[in-house]
This record gives sequence, C-alpha cells and structure tokens, in this order.
Amino acid sequence: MMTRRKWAAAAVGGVAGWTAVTKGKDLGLVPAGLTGGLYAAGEVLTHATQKLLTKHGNAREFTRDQISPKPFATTHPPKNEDYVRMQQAGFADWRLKVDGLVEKPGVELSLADLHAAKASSQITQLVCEEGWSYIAEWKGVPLGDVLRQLQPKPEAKYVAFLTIQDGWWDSIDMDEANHPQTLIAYEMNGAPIPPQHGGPMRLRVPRQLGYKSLKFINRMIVTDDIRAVQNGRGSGAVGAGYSWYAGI
Ligand SMILES: Nc1nc2c(c(=O)[nH]1)N[C@H]1C(S)=C(S)[C@@H](COP(=O)(O)O)O[C@H]1N2
Ligand SMILES: [Mo]
Repeated sequence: MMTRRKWAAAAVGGVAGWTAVTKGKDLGLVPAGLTGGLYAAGEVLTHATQKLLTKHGNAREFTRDQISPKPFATTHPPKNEDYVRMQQAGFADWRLKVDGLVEKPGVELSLADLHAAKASSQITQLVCEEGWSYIAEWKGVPLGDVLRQLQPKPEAKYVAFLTIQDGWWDSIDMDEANHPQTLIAYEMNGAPIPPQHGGPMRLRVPRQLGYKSLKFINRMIVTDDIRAVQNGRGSGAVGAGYSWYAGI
C-alpha cells in the first residue's frame, strides 16, 4: 500500500513535480531567495515536496525528562551597547518594531505585551545544520496570534525578522508564520531566555533547521516582496550557502 508520504513524494518527483517548478509560484511552492539555475530547480523540488508533506505536520515534541542538560549556544551574550543597556534594565525597553504590510506599521511590541498575550509552550529539538542539536522547552506567543492582532494585508506573503546583533536576519512564509508551533519565544526551560540563547525575544521555528530560529529579534517586516528586504534573498544565511527553506 502506498503511504501518503510515498504518494506525495512520487507525485512531486514526477509530472506534478515539474508543474510545481513551472507553476509553483502561485501555490507558494517556490522558495524565496532563488537566483535560478540548475541548483534552483533542485531547491524548488525539495521545498515543494516538503511543503506538500508537512503542510499540516508538526515538529516532534518531547517530554521534560528529555530536555538537554547542557544546550550549546552559537553566540556569546551580545556586547552591543544598546543591548547591554537594555539588559541592565531587565529588557523593559526592548521592542520588536513591526513594519510593512500590517494595519498599523510602526507598532512596537514590548516584553510586557508578549507576557500579556496567551502563552504557548513546546519541548522541541533545535537542530543545527552543522550536525548537533538540543532539546529545550520554549514558552512564548504563537507568531500567528501576534499576526492576527497586527492584521496583515491580504497580499502579505512573508514575515522577515532582523536582529540587534551580528546582522543575522531571516524570513518565513505565511504558512510557517501561522503554524501553531512557530513562536516568538521569551522563556527557555522555565526562565527568561539567556542572552547567549537569544533573549529577551527569539524566534522559534521548530519545523526548520536551527538557523531559522533567529536570536535577539528586534524588527519584524511583513512583506509581499522579499527582494525588497536586506539582501533580497530571504535570509542572511542564503549568501553563506544555506537554503532559505530549511525544513526538517
Ligand atoms: N542573531 C542570531 N541568531 C541565530 C544565530 C546567530 O548567530 N545570530 N545562529 C543560528 C544558528 S546557526 C543556530 S543553529 C541557532 C542556535 O541556537 P542556540 O544558540 O540556542 O544553540 O541559532 C540561530 N540564530
Ligand atoms: Mo546552526
């Protein structure tokens, strides 16, 4: 018997796969940040396959006893002057500024705003493309809930995030943004997210590789054209050879 997974893979690999490459744009199957060429076709297929397979899928959740005792952090606590100043004040002045295709561009979300919203928790694995991973509990507000408050315009297709530190930025499409496991997180393992893990606010995108879970987020841009944001390729990581869509 053909499982749903096999069926979808076969369909995408065959004629339907080509349709996805040529007409995928309308279906949201073409990843952002593509520059074209043979490699791009492969990336479209990977992305389209994963999108069809995971449309309703969830990242695996774990139990508390599976939480990693010593999670590895990719960064040191930021030394950025603004960061340190806000850290000393308990991040009361930290803002996530929202721009782009929302009802009121320029809105600024504070930690208190996030704390006031209905929280969601998850115990998920953060998987780095370099081969290591850790399991942690995250608490935050589903990005989809935040977006519903912000009322994106119907033409909005992507949500991009910028960070206070190190120029890292990234974006996800509306499906991923509205997935219930995609969080703007403010707690890790029952405490405020430590600076080295991206506090006070970090994006958690458990259905994709770790680099999509941006740390130290301070700006959010809702857009219908990712080419107009930063390097135009959907992610700071794309220039470094990573793909924009990093489904796991
Ligand atoms: N701002 C920022 N976000 C970032 C990174 C970074 O260097 N800077 N590293 C990314 C990568 S490659 C991974 S695997 C995860 C690591 O999260 P951790 O530091 O909690 O382990 O954060 C991602 N988010
Ligand atoms: Mo990573």
